[in-house]
Amino acid sequence: MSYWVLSAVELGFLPPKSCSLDNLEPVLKYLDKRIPYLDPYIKKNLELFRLPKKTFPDAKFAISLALPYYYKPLQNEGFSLYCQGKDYHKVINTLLQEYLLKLQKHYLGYSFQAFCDTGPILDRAVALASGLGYLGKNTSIIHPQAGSFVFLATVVTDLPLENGNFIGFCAQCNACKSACPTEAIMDSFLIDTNRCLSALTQKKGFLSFDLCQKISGHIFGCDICQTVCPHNANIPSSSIITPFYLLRNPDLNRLVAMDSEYRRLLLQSAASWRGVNIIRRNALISLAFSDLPLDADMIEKMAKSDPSHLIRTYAAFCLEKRVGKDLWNIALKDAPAEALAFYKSIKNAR
Ligand code: B12
Ligand code: SF4
Ligand code: SF4
Repeated sequence: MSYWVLSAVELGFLPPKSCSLDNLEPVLKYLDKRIPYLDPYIKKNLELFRLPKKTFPDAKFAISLALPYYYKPLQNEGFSLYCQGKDYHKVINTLLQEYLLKLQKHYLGYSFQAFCDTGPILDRAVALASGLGYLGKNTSIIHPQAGSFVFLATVVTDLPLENGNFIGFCAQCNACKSACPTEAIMDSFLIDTNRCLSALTQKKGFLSFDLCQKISGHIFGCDICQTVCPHNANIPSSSIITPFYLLRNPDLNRLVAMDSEYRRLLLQSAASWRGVNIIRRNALISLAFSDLPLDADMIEKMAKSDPSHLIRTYAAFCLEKRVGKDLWNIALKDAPAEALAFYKSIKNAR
């Protein structure tokens, strides 16, 4: 086994694969067909992502790494599995730093740069071009043994490596397409990110009544299209990101209140990068549409006096929907136009 494979496996990654940057360009051509559905951050930096050889002029190869995070039994109503434990960016970046040190020591004179999620390179494109996994209809990379519950990372280097190849598509059973609650999975291995619940739960600001109905039950992220995928049946459990019990079984009233224990756990997870008020908003929406026990006194106080307009608005919504109490006049005092638009969207929905 080559040293770059062995040292990755020793750190807990699945055996990595590699490809030349030339191999990556045909895969990246698919970006052009996806422009209307791209995440705004990707769209803004399209040129950077599309031309890896321009971004990395001295590099020749990319290594694709996968870290399995499936945890049995799977419980992912509320928080999706990836954000129930420690933030994967922190976990992977620590491992990547160790990996880079090993590579630099072993392959003297070569350079290595590592990325996970936030670099100028698409981790899924590298995984596909190097043959690390299949392409799923839900756009996930599916590792033949570990399924799609794997985080991906990429190392770019001038070290000559093997040139892997695309290994093909998933079983194409369409279970993900049928299960997706917002019909976000389209044909030709493409998702409409504007509809995807994972994106909607992470969206800042005021969500319309219609969107609230859709995200209800999801606090952060969505795993539905992975949960139903046959490639994920019987995959091994991993302890890389051991979930926190409280995030596996979230108590929505405590989340809305954001008590110190929840705040402490969330600040360690990948769910708080948009700020804790997004999580409180989503918990209020889920409470509004559920018949779970409700701490109405606490929600009333929030609707009247929470410092955030966002929280006051969704607390008033929750209270009216669950117990019929109308606090809109107080909650919407000096509120921004978006809060009033949300209020109108509720009234129009009646
Ligand atoms: C923006 C983003 C999102 C957005 C948009 C995702 C999307 N599907 O477009 C939102 C917020 C919706 C999202 C959600 C999720 N994400 Co996300 N996300 C990203 C991010 C930062 C960029 C991805 C992106 O926009 N790429 C642009 C699209 C067009 O390209 P791509 O899907 O990467 O596809 C390339 C290849 O698939 C290929 N290709 C595309 N179509 C075709 C067709 C054919 C025929 C062929 C041959 C090739 C091909 O070319 C593309 C490039 O051109 C990546 C990290 C990164 N930097 O890469 C993580 C990443 C993709 N996300 C990840 C995860 C875990 C998730 C969630 C599961 C989290 C959750 N539980 O909620 C969901 C899954 C939703 C879904 N069904 O995809 C993982 C995926 C792991 C995996 N096994 O695939 C990544 C890689 C993060 C990581 N470092 O691990 N995500
Ligand atoms: S993550 Fe959820 S909403 Fe997004 S495509 Fe998959 S099932 Fe649909
Ligand atoms: S559920 Fe079926 S169609 Fe969807 S990714 Fe898995 S195998 Fe492919």
